[in-house]
Amino acid sequence: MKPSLDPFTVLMDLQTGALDPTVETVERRLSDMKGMYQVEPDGDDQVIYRVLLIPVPERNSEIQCSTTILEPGVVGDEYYMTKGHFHQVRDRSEVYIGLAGEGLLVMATEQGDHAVEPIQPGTVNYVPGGWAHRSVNTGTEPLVFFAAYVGDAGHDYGTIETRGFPVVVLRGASGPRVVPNPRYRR
Ligand code: M6P
Ligand code: ZN
Repeated sequence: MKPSLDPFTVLMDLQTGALDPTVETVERRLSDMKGMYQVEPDGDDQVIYRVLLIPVPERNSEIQCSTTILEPGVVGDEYYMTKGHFHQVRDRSEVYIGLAGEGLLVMATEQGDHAVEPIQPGTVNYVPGGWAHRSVNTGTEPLVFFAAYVGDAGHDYGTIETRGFPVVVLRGASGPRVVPNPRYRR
């Protein structure tokens, strides 16, 4: 087989998640999160996270890589979080490596099972095929992690937009609380 890509190297700042070169950045604001929090955000339409991408062709033979920088904060009592998604090709898996800050990785199957795992510097989270995933910043500093996933996985946001995750992560008096999502649709 004759390869169709040349090797390359990107420099990643292990504290901030910055990539050099920065090829492509996705910014998500509170206004991109309509209907996802228990209460609708008010006030400034801030950027709550950025995804820096190392794009490669979206095919099964390649590995998509990115860093995510998720700011600290809350909407009501709910910590800032990513939209969360299933992979369009459902059985495609993903690996996260925690770089800075602290948070939780909330995962769910279409059958309604859920799992919650920590993200902190040095954690390697394995997200098997079939599990939707959302990260939540439960700390006071940006939550930064590296993600790698199968090239043709794709993002299905619609299922989560409609159904939500089975649990939500709320700020409690003695730390984060993972509680059933009253708006979850089975
Ligand atoms: C990780 C990966 C990306 C994802 C990003 C933000 O970097 O899972 O594929 O885009 O987190 O999450 P979301 O796309 O759900 O907003
Ligand atoms: Zn994914």
